[in-house]
Amino acid sequence: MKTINVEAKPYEYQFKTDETALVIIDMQRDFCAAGGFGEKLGNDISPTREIIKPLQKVLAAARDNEMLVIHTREGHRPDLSDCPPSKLKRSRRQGAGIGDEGPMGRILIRGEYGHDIVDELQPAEGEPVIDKPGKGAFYKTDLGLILQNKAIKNLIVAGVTTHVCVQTTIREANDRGYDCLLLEDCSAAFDPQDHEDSIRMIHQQGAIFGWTTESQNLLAAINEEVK
Ligand code: TIU
Repeated sequence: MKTINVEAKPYEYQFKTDETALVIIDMQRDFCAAGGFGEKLGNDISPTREIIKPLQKVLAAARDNEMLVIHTREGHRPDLSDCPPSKLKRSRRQGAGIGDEGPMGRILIRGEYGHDIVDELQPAEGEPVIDKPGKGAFYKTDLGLILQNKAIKNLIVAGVTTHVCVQTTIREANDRGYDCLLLEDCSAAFDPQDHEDSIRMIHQQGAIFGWTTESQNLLAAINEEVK
């Protein structure tokens, strides 16, 4: 176990490696590959692809330091019985209906190629994968139970999209008593303004929802401790 101090906004973030989980939100092909949900909604997916490389480095460091790594995926059952009709209706209105056929299979449906995590960030054996029907990773999932059983107190959060599933999860976690650190360059929104706004919303008012930092600060702090 190591205690790590990371330069962050609005002030230093401290965590113990055995009490901290790296939570990677929805790095699915549907959000990060051509033809997926994100692109069908009319978005430029390059921001969600750019974070893959820095996220790979953080993932490697977390694994090297025996931290809990958790992956999430947004999606639904093939019969859509767990998809709120309101969500389905709005996705269809946007021209990217959940369950519609796309180049990577049915959009946001569990078991389809597009629903799975990109090759570069595939979960390692034993790393929990949380399938979630909502934007927040706690809603109707066993994430809270897993974190409780492993005595986790801190969450380092990354993934897509910053203003939707990442921020919703950080807000849920904050209300449940977790100290969250958002990795700015390992999260992305399709519109950079949404990304920047989310970062400010999280760390404002003395870390109202949590802390934010660049991954190089986290990696430097881990390496400093290892020396
Ligand atoms: N994972 C996630 O953020 N789901 C979304 O629907 N994001 C959008 O930006 N639409």
